[in-house]
Amino acid sequence: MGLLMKLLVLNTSIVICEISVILSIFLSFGCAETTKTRPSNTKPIVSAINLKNGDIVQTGFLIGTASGDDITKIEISSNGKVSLAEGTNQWIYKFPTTKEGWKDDEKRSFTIVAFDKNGNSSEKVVLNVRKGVNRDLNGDGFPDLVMGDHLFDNTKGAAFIYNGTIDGMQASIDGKKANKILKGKKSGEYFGKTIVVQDFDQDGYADIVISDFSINKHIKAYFYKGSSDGIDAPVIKTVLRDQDQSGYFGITFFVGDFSLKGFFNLFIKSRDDKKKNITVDVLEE
Ligand SMILES: [Ca+2]
Ligand SMILES: [Ca+2]
Repeated sequence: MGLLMKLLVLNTSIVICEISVILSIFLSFGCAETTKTRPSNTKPIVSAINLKNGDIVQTGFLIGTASGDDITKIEISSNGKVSLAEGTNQWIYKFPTTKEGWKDDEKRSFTIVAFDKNGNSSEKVVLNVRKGVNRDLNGDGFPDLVMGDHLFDNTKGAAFIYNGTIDGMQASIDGKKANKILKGKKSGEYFGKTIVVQDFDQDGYADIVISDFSINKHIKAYFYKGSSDGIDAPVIKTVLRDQDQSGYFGITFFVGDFSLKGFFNLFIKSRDDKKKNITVDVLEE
């Protein structure tokens, strides 16, 4: 083969090669185009776990789940305000407190919608619920139970805490199965004679106030603050009463928002047997 012929063959090979490269690039683009997935238009699904329509709310939190193609946010609308829940596939929303305007026994509607990365939104879930007493000490969405036994252990007294669950309270309740037991220290202390559970400091977690009911001039009310870990060590409020030690301080507690300012007042009743009268102390505001 002459030099001219060889060059011609070489040029032809280069041209064929170039065409092949171009075709290959074109085909590869074509292939990539055909394998690219389109955004899904499947709607995400959202649901509430701890409450259903018509329930009385005894917790500071609404909890739920969402499923779909990368959930990006959970929106909760109520009373003209839109808020974001914390979390996506598993989410939690803090209810407005009394101080924030949701009064005791007031009905409110909460509309829940989940959004995914493609902009799809779920069907709305609407909850029409009524505000009850917050009894959820650990903020898991389920109300907990606190029961006192002031005669426990030779009148030292105790309070038994049972955590609520998604299946409700356990059918058989006894001291051995309590999740936590708070105990009095001395005989005659009658710890747990009166107990009030309420979210006193309005942080969403229920708190406990327990009287020791001692017939003693140093009289105590124990304030246990609720949190995600349960209850903290108590803050002890010592109140000096009758010097003759006849005042039955803490014989009864009562809680209510009597100032109508969104704060709870704790009224503690005493009875003075010698003076035959009853006094009421306001301990918390
Ligand atoms: Ca709980
Ligand atoms: Ca609290």
